[in-house]
Amino acid sequence: MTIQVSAFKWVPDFAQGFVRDLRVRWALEEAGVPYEADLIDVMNKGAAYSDWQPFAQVPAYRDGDVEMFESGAIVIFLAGKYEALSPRDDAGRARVITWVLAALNSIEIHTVQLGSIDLFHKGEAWTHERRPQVIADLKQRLQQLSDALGDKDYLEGRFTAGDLIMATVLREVDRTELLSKYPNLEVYLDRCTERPAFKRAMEAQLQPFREHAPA
Ligand SMILES: N[C@@H](CCC(=O)N[C@@H](CS)C(=O)NCC(=O)O)C(=O)O
Repeated sequence: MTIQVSAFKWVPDFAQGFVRDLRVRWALEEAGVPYEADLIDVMNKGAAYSDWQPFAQVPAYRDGDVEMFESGAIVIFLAGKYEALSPRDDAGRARVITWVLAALNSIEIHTVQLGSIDLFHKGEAWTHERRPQVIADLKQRLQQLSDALGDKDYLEGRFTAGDLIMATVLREVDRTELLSKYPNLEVYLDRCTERPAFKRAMEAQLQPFREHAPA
């Protein structure tokens, strides 16, 4: 069967281009593997969807043999299959998995908190106290990432699924003024998002939003 990836029919402007099905679409585009989007309504996902994604979030993935959810897990799975996303040797694969989890567990853990403060709880009293510490933690991680990247084009020299997930996390930071303090991360993010596969994935996510936009 053709690979299916769950995605939303439409989301509000602030989320457009940032919904996490982008990661899976991008990985499949890099690998040159066809897929179809299973579009669901963000406000009415349907009870059956939880059988596929227990938290009723997107993305979820199925290919006839394999059914899974969690964008990071799906991208790691795809990296195991496609050379476009990971070297074939154990040592190379291990580094890719390491960077995917570092992006999610060491950096996104902070960007999600900032997003929660700036987008979902904007103006609430507690955010004024909490935000400075979230920014300080994120800055520390960005500096460490900047040092690790140095002047390399990609985290492991060549593009891998680790860069793919890292770039999607850095795009969240790019919504703030923070990323401009780390010039090599800015250039790196541009390098990743200028890839034709990223552009195709982005357009594929955005296209249904135009079609299903509320009147
Ligand atoms: N850890 C999950 C997070 C998935 C996630 O946060 N999905 C969001 C869109 S980016 C979602 O479905 N939000 C709607 C909701 O939670 O009801 C993953 O990476 O797949």
